[in-house]
Amino acid sequence: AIKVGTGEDLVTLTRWVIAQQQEAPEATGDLTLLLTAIQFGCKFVASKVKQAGLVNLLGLTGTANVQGEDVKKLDVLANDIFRNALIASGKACLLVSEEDENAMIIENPDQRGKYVVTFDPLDGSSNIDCGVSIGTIFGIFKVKDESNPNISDCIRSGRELIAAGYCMYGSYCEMILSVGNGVNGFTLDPSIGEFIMTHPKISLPPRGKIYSINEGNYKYFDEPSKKYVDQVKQKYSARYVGSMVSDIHRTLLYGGIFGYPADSKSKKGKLRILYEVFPMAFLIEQAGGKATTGTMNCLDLVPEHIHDRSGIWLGSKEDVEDLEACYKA
Ligand code: AHM
Ligand code: MG
Repeated sequence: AIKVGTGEDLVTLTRWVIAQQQEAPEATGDLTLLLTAIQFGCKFVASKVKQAGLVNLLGLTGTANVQGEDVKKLDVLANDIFRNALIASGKACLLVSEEDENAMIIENPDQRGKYVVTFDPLDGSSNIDCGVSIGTIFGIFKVKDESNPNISDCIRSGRELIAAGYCMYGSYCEMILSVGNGVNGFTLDPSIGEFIMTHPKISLPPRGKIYSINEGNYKYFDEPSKKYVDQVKQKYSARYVGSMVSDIHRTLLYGGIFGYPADSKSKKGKLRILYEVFPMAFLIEQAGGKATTGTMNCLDLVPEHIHDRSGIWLGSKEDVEDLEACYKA
């Protein structure tokens, strides 16, 4: 069993992942390498996010930097970083990114591994330019046939995920990860460039005191969502960052409920199943919470295409059950 380290014996993310693999007799070390690539991407993006404000204030974005090169927008840069790191790991065979219209199949058998990675390289785009917390979200599946990775490897139920996580670029940088046996949090120590375990075995309280939803959409909500919001606001505080990673990070640590339901304006909701809904639903369930569309469990969805969307409500078990009760009524 892993204990949080003392100052002399810190548990780094890599050390923790290796320990997980040592406990699984069939493990090959491939997932360790894949997660190392994701870790690298997160560290790189964390450092760029820190510099971004300055770059903006100096008026360089969208034009050219001092070397005369084009300055890439942060979300485009993050996408390039993750794509390149994942390919170079040699452990991925299919990549689905929010930034790319098509899934990317790694054709070269020498560069190809057994994992399918879905990711949103920089989520919370409306918060980038004002310096509010943003994040990276990822989900990992295993390919069905290593010699023939194809689109059916990502058009599948969230129940088949083998790992998922996110990294929040906030007042501190934190990676939250589950490989299917609970959820752990690792905080980046910038002085040594390592993620250190700070939140072992995260478990959601059965009920919280916060609801998190864009109430500006209330007029578009269906009756059950309206009824739930009317009821929850009588007793809970409202918090809404507008960055899914931050709103869910708070929900994981403090409990409560987050919702982005399908409504009459966004008929299938706003959040994307493969790289927003599935990873977050997986983490919340692994931490003892629940994730639902209102009428079905989010992880039982199967997307129709790689950028398909769904409504989602997730958080503390009893809070989500109150919402479900509004749908059943
Ligand atoms: P993005 O992928 O364009 O950044 O949109 C996703 C974000 C989520 O992080 C957040 O939960 C949601 O959009 C907020 O949407 P809204 O501004 O409609 O409340
Ligand atoms: Mg997004």
